[in-house]
Amino acid sequence: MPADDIRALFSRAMSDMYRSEVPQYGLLCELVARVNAQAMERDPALAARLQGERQLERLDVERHGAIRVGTAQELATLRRLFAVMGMQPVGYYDLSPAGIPVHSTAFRPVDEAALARNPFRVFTSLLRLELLADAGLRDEAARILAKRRIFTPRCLALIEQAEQAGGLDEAQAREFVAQALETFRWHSEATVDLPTYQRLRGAHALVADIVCFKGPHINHLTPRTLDIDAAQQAMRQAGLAAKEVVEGPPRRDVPILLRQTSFLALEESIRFTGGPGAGGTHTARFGEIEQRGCALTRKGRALYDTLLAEAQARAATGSPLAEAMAEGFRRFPDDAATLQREGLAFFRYAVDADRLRRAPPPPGADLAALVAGGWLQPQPITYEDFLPVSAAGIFRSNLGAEVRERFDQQGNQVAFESALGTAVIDEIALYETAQAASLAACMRVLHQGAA
Ligand code: OOG
Ligand code: NI
Repeated sequence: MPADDIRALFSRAMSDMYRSEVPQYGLLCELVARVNAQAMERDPALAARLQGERQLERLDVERHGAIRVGTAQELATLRRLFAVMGMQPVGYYDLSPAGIPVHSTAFRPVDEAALARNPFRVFTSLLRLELLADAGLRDEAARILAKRRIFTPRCLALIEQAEQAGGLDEAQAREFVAQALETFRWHSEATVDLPTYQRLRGAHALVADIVCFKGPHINHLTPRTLDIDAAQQAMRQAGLAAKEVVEGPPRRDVPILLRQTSFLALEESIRFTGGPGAGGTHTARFGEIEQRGCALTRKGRALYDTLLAEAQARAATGSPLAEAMAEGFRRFPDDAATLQREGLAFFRYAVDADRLRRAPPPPGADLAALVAGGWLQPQPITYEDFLPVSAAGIFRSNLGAEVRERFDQQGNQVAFESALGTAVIDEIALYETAQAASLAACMRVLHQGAA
């Protein structure tokens, strides 16, 4: 079975599991489908553009999820598990500046056809125990984690089988999906007693979530909306306690990168070890929606990061963040032509065959002339990744506002990659390659046309 098909099966199985575990997720998916249908009805050009970019057929099944693991070994095995489904680690996200003791990557398909088939992604975080101040607690957490096994033996055997044979047949693939699901399932029994949970929780809410359970429960699954402001409103009307601010860039005519919002975690009953009466609660799971815009070049991303940092600095001195963002982002051009001309966003180029038939471009015409003259049509490339500052906001909404500490260590991509067992793929390089490949293909067509 092609890896892309295994991923589609898995994404579907995760979605079914989460729907039955967290009813609000089902509600959220219905509401997003309704908002998307309305957005396309209102704006037929949007629907046509999405169709052209091969975004439309994937929209209904498009999901991302998130998990958190505790050890290097768990992360390394996850890499192998996701590889069976054609998902590679893309990007490095350092969450420590926001007081969250993890670093992360996103496992996702990378090539265009695979993304069009099913873009399922999993934002995957690794606990950084070294950031915790209390050495005793660090050791205790490490001891607890060392004892657990988050993959079923059969799952491990099927991963090995896939690695050796270069894939799985259909029966094996179905069994693999069922076995892999076990790793991400929710467990209402903790692996520790209540005092241990409380001690770890005292160090950091995230530490308790990662350390005290049998496995890395999927903590949300996110559908993609075409209008996040409308979806946010619909969430509130449906009684879902959406967080105050939408993370990411403010609303624009040409969406860029990623906007996200979530509703707070459910409070779930937990049975701790240590006999009857050892009951308690834990918040882990939540809901989220996202709206995706176009990918930014290194130059565009630098401008985004600068404007975001400036707005945050202003918000820290008392002005509302939403206002500071709206104000600051006036400096970010908001039409596709300028984004293209100034090299702020990535585009996939297509030759306009009618234009070419009427007249070939002048010899030696550069990209700007080819676009201005109508021979090349730029289509924005969708951003398929995540944003560290936004992710921190999503983490916080789930963990409770109490998390505000700073760590004195920086990100450590080298340590992350050594745990993972491979380098992460540079996400911007993927967009550069996609843009360059589309341009090269256009140039071949234009030269044939001219010859
Ligand atoms: C992950 C939070 C980040 C996103 O979409 O940016 C995230 C987590 O809470 O484990 O999911
Ligand atoms: Ni998310």
